[in-house]
Amino acid sequence: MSMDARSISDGAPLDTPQAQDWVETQDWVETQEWVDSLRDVLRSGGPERVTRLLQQLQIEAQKNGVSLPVTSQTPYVNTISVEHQVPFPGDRALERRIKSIIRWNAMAMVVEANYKSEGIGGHISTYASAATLYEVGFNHFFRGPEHPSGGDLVYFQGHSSPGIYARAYLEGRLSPQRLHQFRREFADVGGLPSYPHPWLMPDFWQFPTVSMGLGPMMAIYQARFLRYLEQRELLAPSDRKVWVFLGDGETDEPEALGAISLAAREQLDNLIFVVNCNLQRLDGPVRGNGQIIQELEAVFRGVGWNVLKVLWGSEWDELLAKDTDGLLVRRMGEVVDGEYQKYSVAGGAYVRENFYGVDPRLERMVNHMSDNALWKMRLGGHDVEKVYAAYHEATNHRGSPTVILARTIKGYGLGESGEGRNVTHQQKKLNEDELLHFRDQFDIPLSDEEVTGAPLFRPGAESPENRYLLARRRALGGPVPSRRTAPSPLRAPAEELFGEFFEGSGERKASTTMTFVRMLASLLRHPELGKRIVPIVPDEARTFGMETFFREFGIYSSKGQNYEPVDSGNLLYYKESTDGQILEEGLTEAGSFSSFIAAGTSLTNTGVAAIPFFIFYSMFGLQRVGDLAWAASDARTRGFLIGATAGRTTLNGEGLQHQDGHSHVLASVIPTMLSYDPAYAYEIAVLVREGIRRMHDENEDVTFYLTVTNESYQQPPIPQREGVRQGIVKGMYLFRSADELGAEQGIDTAGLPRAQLLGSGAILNEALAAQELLLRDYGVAPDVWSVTSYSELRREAMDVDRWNWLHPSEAARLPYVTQMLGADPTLVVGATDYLKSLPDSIAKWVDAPLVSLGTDGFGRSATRAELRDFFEVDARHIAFATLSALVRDEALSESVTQQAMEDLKINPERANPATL
Ligand SMILES: Cc1ncc(C[n+]2csc(CCOP(=O)(O)OP(=O)(O)O)c2C)c(N)n1
Ligand SMILES: [Mg+2]
Repeated sequence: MSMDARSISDGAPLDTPQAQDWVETQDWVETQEWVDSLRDVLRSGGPERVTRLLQQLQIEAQKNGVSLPVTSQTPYVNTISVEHQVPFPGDRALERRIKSIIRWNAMAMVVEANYKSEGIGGHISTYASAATLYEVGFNHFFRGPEHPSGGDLVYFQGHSSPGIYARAYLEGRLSPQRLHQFRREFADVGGLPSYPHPWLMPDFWQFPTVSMGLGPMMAIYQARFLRYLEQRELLAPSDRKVWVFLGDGETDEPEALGAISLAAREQLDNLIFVVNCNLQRLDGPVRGNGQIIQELEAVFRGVGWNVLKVLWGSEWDELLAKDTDGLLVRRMGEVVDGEYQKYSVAGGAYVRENFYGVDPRLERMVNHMSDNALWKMRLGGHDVEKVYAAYHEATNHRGSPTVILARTIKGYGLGESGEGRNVTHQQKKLNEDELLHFRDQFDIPLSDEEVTGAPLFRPGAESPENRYLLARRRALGGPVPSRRTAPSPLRAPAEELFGEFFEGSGERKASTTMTFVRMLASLLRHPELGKRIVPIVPDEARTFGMETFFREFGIYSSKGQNYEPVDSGNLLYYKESTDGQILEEGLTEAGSFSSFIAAGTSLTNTGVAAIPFFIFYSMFGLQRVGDLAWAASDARTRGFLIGATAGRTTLNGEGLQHQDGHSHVLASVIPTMLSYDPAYAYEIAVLVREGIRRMHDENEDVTFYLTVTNESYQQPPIPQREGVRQGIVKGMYLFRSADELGAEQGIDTAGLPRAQLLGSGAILNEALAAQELLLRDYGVAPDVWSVTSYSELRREAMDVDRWNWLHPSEAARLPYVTQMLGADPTLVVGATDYLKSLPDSIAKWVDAPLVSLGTDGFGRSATRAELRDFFEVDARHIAFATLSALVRDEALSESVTQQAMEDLKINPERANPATL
């Protein structure tokens, strides 16, 4: 019985083979009719008409309940068609030779390092896949520092560093001795660090990128910061670019893609991402069962980036031209990455059978080609012409950032054991056969004997290769990467700028946050420094009382303010403008931190010195973006981090996730970060001036982390005593001695048991209250010290210790903390709003029992008084801990603590808050 439309619609079974054939034929005919009509419309009405028509059809389908898949994907072919491809202007043969030599040297330095020292590590396969992507950049695009544009800023994929060193070697910028000492930084000649670290190679690397994901995010904010400087007329507008090279596996990091919508929104056409899509990460395929390139295309296009896919090399152009009915393109789009990876290792016959073999029409397309020719068809990322065309398009594109998704093979050219294999990322050595293969594939002019030692190879000074590559770099403005830093032209302001803060607030109460914000305003109004201050906030300006800044200094917006702000009638309205000074980043601590890095490295990267102040909720600071903070120090960032609403018991109400009692511990692990927990306005004034002095007058690459709180209290004047300013900076100074308090209160302190109370931040006030309690009610005479920084005290003491053991025959030096507490302290009680490990950290240098009171454990929503009681850091607990230690030391009788326990309502059986 023959099938017809009626019998189908009448409900005849659809699962017979005949029925399915019929459906497919009908589908095909119908599809052809639609395609023909579309072509007609294109001919008669042009592309705009086709677009309108398709949009109309989409609306119609939606109206009728057909939900169309949302897709930002285009077919799996190069975005730039052959017809639109600009011709490659370079000398292909010469550039290939240069690139091959760099490939060889990059490989040779890693192989040598691993033969010399088993397990020293290094990466061959990443650069092997990215060599063309870099070389087209070096020969034609990356502008050096002498270029009139100011030079491009290039973020290199961290573990492609061997290739970047190898190029610098060919350019004569790195000696062979240094390449011989890759990953041997302590070598006499100065070895080479594993990855891009400005801290370790300050005249070479600009951006620390090897912690995956951070580079792309930092680069986006760097590109935006260039715009900020330009719009604020601190930097001449230029068409310099920020290039970012990253791996396809790296895009899984939330930071890598987390800020891409900002880049599109800000229309950062000075930003170019190049994703090296070798389809592999460390362990295996990035998306074995999918297509990472299509996925990334959708993500980037979805937010408005210009996406250029560079998938297929020139060898494919001819085949694609023959693919009039789109069979090949369709097949390209359906093969998953795991399978594509297999094609790169399995050989031409496998490709013929598995890729083309699924359809006889496809098979026929490649009948004329040998298996080898099939296998050798290059991918887009290995073809200079395709890569050049994409870079050309990217650098000329206006209105949005560009991402180039370039398909490559991981370990390209590394032979059978490396290329495209899952283990390639870990490959560190090549055997003799593989070295010979490498030499042959890339025509390296070395004999069989020479090859075995994997020597470095540099063509002579007068060789065409050398002349060409140097000429290209000269034409582009000099070497890349290169990091240059001039001394800062900025100077710390005179102390008078902060004069009021040294005098105290009298009866008026103020929080240190308020105080700091007033200081920042003074800095912003300063005639020389004002314009260079970059206040950065992640949607929390009002919390810190900074809304007064909105109108006076403006919020930076590249678009100005194209709306009437809802509070325009208000004196403090939300004012956005193109020359606004505040970077109000919205809710992104990582993004804000990236802005902090851009501003804090501005002197070296743009020549414009800037002083960033990043003010954030202290709990959502270092713990949230710790790795970025580490990278910031590596990048030699200078600036101020202000952890506001800080202190586990000082920030009341907000509870467990908000109350920070450990950021100072986190800050203490970063070598160039100085962290302070100031109690009073004048301490902050001293620290802000000192920070600017060190960063600019002294050109030190340091950051200052200051916590400020929202507890209001009277701000005292600076004590009129020697060494207070120095003590604030070094970490402690005597705030009020027992004798001073005794004199004030008419109590004779002679002969009373002594103690030293250390207080920090808001808890200093509790220590002062405890001092009064102890003197008045218990006949104990403690001194009270303000400890502004345990970590600075500890660092200095460790340094002194080290000197002492290295100089056994010289008189031992005394650490500052030991000097301060005197030769014979009786008892030290340290109270902090942070972990007990802070006071503990100086115990070694204190020759007396040390009791640490702190806020280990989770915070709670409660009042300040309740919190300080719970964590045992209030005046009562400080006093009781002091008495208790004195009783144990037999300086007081036991009856004193029995009485105190009652008076002060101390419950000795209460559970430890650290575990609650
Ligand atoms: C945050 C972080 N996690 C892990 C690593 C270790 N690591 C280095 S490279 C790599 C795989 C990278 O794959 P991909 O981004 O695709 O780069 P490819 O080498 O393939 O170009 C990993 C896991 C790292 N450097 N940073
Ligand atoms: Mg990869």
